[in-house]
Amino acid sequence: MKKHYLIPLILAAAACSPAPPAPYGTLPEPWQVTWQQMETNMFCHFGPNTFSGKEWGDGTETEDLFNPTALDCRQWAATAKAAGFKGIIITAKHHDGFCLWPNPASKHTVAQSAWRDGKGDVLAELSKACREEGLKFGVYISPWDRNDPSYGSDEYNKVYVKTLESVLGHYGPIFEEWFDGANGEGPAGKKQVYDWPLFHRTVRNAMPEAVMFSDVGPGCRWIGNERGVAGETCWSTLNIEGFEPGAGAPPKDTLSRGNVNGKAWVPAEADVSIRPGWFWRESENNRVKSVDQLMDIYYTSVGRNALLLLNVPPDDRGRIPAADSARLVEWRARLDRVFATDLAQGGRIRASARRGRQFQATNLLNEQYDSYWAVPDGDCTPSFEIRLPESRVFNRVLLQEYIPLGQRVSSFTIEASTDGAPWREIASGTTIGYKRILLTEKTRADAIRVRITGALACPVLNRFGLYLD
Ligand code: FUL
Repeated sequence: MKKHYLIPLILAAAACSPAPPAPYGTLPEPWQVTWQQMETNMFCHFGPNTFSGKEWGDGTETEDLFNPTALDCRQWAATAKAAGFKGIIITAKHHDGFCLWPNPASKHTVAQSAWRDGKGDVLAELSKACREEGLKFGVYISPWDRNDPSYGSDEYNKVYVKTLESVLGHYGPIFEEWFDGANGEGPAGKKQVYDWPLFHRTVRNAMPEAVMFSDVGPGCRWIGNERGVAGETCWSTLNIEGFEPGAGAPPKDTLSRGNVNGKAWVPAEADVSIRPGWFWRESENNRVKSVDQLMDIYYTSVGRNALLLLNVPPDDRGRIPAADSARLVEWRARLDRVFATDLAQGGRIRASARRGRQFQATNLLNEQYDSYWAVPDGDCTPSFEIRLPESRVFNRVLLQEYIPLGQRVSSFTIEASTDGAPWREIASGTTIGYKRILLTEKTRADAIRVRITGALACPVLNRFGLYLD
């Protein structure tokens, strides 16, 4: 065939192949999608409190209190890696004001301590260890400072900016900056009025793709509790206009659920500690959460459209205690075991509506993030059915929305059937978001039906799976 005959054919084919659904509503930045794909990160609370047994130091601690006898950040990173975390966030400065790096804007840092003759730098060691293990590195830098003499005056906002800059420019890429909402009085007995726009600009300029955490983002938001539990309804969108981190934040319930059609994309992060406290203390060595508890936390955080930030505090030697690291590894082994076998694989899938070849429902069964199932515009209540080659037993159902096009689904049901029996509802939910894992009774079935019963725009899903825990 001559070339000029081909051209009209190609054009005709292009005209027939439908376009992807238009994005709906507020959308994530690409780096927020990358962030959410990390799913589980490790939090490390470490500082003077590790040596005093306190949760909140009051800022009067001597620098020499900080004295890890065998600091080994490579061991933290290796533990995190073995536990399947994708990044580590360290309390570079907690409320007591002590800086784990030689911060030129402060006189209350490792440089003033006797530890390694004032030459030590925990951030340098940890960021290097993270790079070597292929982990991302993030920092918690508490705005509340109970040591800095200028706290409570305009001057402190400048000190805090210098503090941010001395970290953000010097330890390689920072994937997340954690702005804690706690704000009490400083050493002068005054509270600080924070210049949030200035702080945000500072981070943005130094590290354009860093996700900024706080009660109201702008990058990601606190889930509203410290138990690792997201709302069963969990929108990644939130209305942040007029709110501030800390006392000026939206109600906790709103933080855990988000706002439908919220004006900003501020996905949820669930922070929780593997021990009762955030900092290590000897008395809690035998109170490390069990694998079952950690599994529950995984399901109520990652399984409900939140990122899990699990705190594993290093001890006074500067190492992750053996009990905690062993527990983490057992937990990851269990997660891997559960999610290694997708019982939906091999099933034949059929949808109630068709947008075109590129968007067919079989895309729900592959692992490629950018291949998804979509139906014609305006169809907000489609369904799909999957017929398994034989009846199989499962108790976890996984669904994922393709969030680069927005979060859309507001309600759905899951039904099962065996040997042609009528459909029986085994689970229902509201939001899906980046990831949703439904816990069902142990169910034996050879057919599953997912019915989207409400959506803000035609649903776009990229994954469906069945598992047995
Ligand atoms: C809170 C702090 O006050 C705690 O000490 C801890 O750092 C936790 C993660 O955030 O707001």
